[in-house]
Order: sequence, then C-alpha cells, then structure tokens
Amino acid sequence: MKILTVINQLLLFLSLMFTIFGHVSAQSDTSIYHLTINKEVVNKAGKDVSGMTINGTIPGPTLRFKEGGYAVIYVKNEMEEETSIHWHGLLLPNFHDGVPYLTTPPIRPGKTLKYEFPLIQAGTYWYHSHTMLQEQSGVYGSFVIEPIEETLDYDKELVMVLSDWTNQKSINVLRNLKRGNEWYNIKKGTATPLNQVVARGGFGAQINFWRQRMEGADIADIYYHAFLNNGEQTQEYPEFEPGEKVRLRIINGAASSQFWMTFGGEDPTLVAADGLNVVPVKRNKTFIAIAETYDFVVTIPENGKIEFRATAQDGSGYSSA
Ligand SMILES: [Cu+2]
Repeated sequence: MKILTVINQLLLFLSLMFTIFGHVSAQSDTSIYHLTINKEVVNKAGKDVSGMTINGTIPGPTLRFKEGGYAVIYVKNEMEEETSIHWHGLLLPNFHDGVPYLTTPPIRPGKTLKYEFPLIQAGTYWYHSHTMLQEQSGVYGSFVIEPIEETLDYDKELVMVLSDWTNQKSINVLRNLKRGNEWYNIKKGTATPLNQVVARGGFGAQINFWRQRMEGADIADIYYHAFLNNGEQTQEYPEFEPGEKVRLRIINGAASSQFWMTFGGEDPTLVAADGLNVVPVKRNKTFIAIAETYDFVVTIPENGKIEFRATAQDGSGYSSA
C-alpha cells in the first residue's frame, strides 16, 4: 500500500515537472524581428514622391508568430523625424502598445526601440505608425499569429494589405481638409455647382456647410491617386492551383478609405473577423472599414483564376488581385 502511494506521488511529481518544463519550452519559443523605418522615393501612382518604408518596402514585412510564443521586435528609426509602431489588436503589456506620449516613448531619429511581449492570442492583425500622418506615407504591415492548434481547413494562405495612396504630401491633404474647400470633390467630379444648389433651395444649408467647413459630397473626403493591394494597384498571385483552398488574410491599412471587397464568381467563406474565428458564413461582397481584418477561405476555380477587388466606398477607384 505504502509503496503504491510513493509511486503515485512520484508519477504526480514527474507529470507536474513535465507540464512545467513543457510550458517553459513553449514560452521560450521566441521570434525576433528587426524593422527599419526610412524615408525614400517611391512610385505607387505614376509619380516619384517621398514615402516611408519599413525594411525598404510598403507595406512592411509580414511578421509571423506562434500562439504561446514570445515576440521580440526591434524598430529602428533612420528618419530625421520621430516615429512609433503600434501593434493593432494585440493584447500586450501597456508599455509595448506603441502609442507615443501615452504608453510608449516615441522612437527618436537614429534610435532603436525593443518591443517584447508574450503572444496570448492567434489570428490576423497588423501594425502601423502612430505618429503624425506617417501611416498615410507607408508605415504599416501585417502581423500573423498561428494558433497552437489550427481548426480551419485550408491548403495555403495569402496576406493582403489594402491601403490608399496619394502623391500629395499628407500634411497638405490635411491642410486641404481643414480649409473645407471642394478641391477633392472637384477632382472626383462629385462637387455640386452652386446654381444647382440654389435651384434646389439648398443655399441656406450650403452657407451652413461653408461655415462649418464641411464639403458637399462627403462619403470619402480625399481624392486618392491609387488604392493598393500589398503596395501595388494590381497584383498577380500565380502560386495557387485549381482546387486549392486559400486562406486570405485581408487587412484594411488605409489612412481614410473603406472598401467593398468582391471575390469574383464564387462565394468565399468568411472565417474570421478582427483576428477572431467566427461561425463560417458564405459571403461575397463584403465591406471592410479602416483597420479591420477579415479572413476568407476561397477555393481556386478550375480555370485557376479569381479576381479579388477592393473598391473604395465612394467608387473613385479600386485595387485588383
Ligand atoms: Cu491601429
């Protein structure tokens, strides 16, 4: 009887140690990334302009992690102005949230900030600058955490970061908006001529709009020169074969644009929203607001072709993949 108790105790002890060390080895599953933010000339919409890149590209690289692991990310600022990176949608210690002057110090010119945090969730997330208008200039990228156990059924995956691009300096875009003029509506052909406003008895309302510096047609305020999918207006992803199930991790990293997403003829299955798995639902035309993420599983049709489009809410343009 006594010897059985001892063996029992021993087994309990061993299983306890196994649990602890098993856990520790999962915790020490550390992924290290280095991001460098720089200013360089880029051409996204037919004109060389100054942009901001992460590791030389817009968007920055996809950072991949494993749930239960540990993230270490060094962000180096090679610009002459300060910057920051905010990890959007991630549960982490306050200091590493990356909102300058609120939770985290800004990254000064030439300096590097080390972010580190345990990965206690899974799904599709993203990161972006939280300083001035740097996100509009290109400082954003995707953040993917694979779950400990994958419950979704798919063969391959593709991250698609959607965004909007202007050849204007973003500070000038802001100035234009603050002036409350109709410049962007004129560019988009959505301005209403004053004689028509008067003819329809809207002059009083128009004066009110002017006083509040509000534009007339106001679905989207800014005229953009391009809308981008992973940094390009059109993308080809030839790596998928007919019949394959592809998980699309779609992120709206635009500064001010919301998109209607369409997936060609076949209805894809929506499987996750803002990082969390949802009850799967077959759905084609889907709206994505700023900073949202949606995951869909699409089956590549027999002819091997499927067109994904993200059309700006006001219909002024789209990106295609
Ligand atoms: Cu954000």
